[in-house]
Amino acid sequence: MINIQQKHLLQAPSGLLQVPRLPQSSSTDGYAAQASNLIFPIHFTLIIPTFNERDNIEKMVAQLSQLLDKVLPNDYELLVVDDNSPDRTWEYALHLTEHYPNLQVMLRQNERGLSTAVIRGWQAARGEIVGVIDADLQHPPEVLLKLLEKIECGADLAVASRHVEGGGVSSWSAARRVLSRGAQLLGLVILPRVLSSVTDPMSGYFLVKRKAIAGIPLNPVGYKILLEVIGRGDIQQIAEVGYVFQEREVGESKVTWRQYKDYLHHLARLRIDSGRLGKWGRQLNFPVGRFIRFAFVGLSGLLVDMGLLYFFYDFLSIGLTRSAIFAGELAIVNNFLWNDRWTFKDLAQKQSSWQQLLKRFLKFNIICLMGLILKILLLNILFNGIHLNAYLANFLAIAIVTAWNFWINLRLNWRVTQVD
Ligand SMILES: Nc1nc2c(ncn2[C@@H]2O[C@H](COP(=O)(O)OP(=O)(O)OP(=O)(O)O)[C@@H](O)[C@H]2O)c(=O)[nH]1
Ligand SMILES: [Mg+2]
Repeated sequence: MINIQQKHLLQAPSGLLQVPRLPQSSSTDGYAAQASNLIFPIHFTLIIPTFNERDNIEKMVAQLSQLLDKVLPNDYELLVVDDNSPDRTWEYALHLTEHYPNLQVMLRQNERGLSTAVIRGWQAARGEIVGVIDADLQHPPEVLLKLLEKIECGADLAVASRHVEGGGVSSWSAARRVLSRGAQLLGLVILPRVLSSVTDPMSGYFLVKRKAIAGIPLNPVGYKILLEVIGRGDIQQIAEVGYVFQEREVGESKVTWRQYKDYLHHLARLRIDSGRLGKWGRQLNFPVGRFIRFAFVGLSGLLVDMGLLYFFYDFLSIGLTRSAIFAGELAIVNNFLWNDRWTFKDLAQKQSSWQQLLKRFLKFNIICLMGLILKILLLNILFNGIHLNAYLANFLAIAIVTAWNFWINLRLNWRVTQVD
């Protein structure tokens, strides 16, 4: 028994969030070859992301299997991707594999979050078409057949929508409706191309052709995986099918304010990556988003420096030089903390001991000091040598030193030297 279940327990992929291509007979694509299970591709893989859905999963799997057994016998797989739920949904789903041979389970222990769960599932999937559906029966399974039909008729992406004919929400509160529409409107302003291409960009129920997303590095934040697929995928044709979003019968919602924050973060990231700056950055292999964060932190440091200078010099009257030293050092502390917690957060998390943190802080101080010397040098060259206006010369010197500081910090300070 255990062996049958073990066969259905898939390893969670790690590393880059990138769906492999299906190998073509003549292909020498190393990335595709890595995914050995892709030697035997199937027609369709549906991801069911779960977190504490033990009470829903059996009904969900039963309904989906019944539908798909008729139209795609043995040519589909259902893949439950569970983030180590406290209610042990994964274990329960694994028991179900004895009755549902097309069911697979992936247990993730080192990562959390809906969007990455879906992508990790697609990375292990064998389907030429891949998709996602909620586990809590809010997405009616029968709509799946219409979505599949749309893909078979040529769509690259088929989205189940609450806002086309036949769609709706069963009994959402007025507040939730307003929030959902408000988020959509805001998205339209920040990312019009993506948000206007479908009526329900927030939908978590859709299918996509593997070839439209394969080989593309994905980088979502939060819940809205569809934004990522439209924003980064090679999607030419989109179809929509109406559906009514059902009320949850059992289990708890995981939606909190954090999802709204993540949504904004995701929009901003897609905006930067898809804009001219992002394209330029990719060509030059320059991390534009990180640099923008670094520049914002620099700006906050300037405000801290000026404010504290006023406090020490005007308020405490401790002399200009001493005031400038204290204010400057505290601004460096401010910048370091923001950069460590925000700009380079992903890299800092990989080197999380106190000693490593202290080392980074000391190096950051040295780099800032070198930056200051470089700034004075540049200012002199631009002002005395090229005779630029003093303020323009100062601005240019700051811009160049910021870029230099960023590059040195990225390459020498937050660089991961030890991989855990
Ligand atoms: N693997 C994984 N699944 C998740 C995570 N968060 C949510 N899910 C699953 O994603 C699906 C959608 O989550 P819900 O909390 O139902 O979100 P929702 O449907 O927008 O909100 P409600 O209407 O309140 O249910 C469900 O199947 C959840 O179990 C997560 O962090 N990891
Ligand atoms: Mg739900």
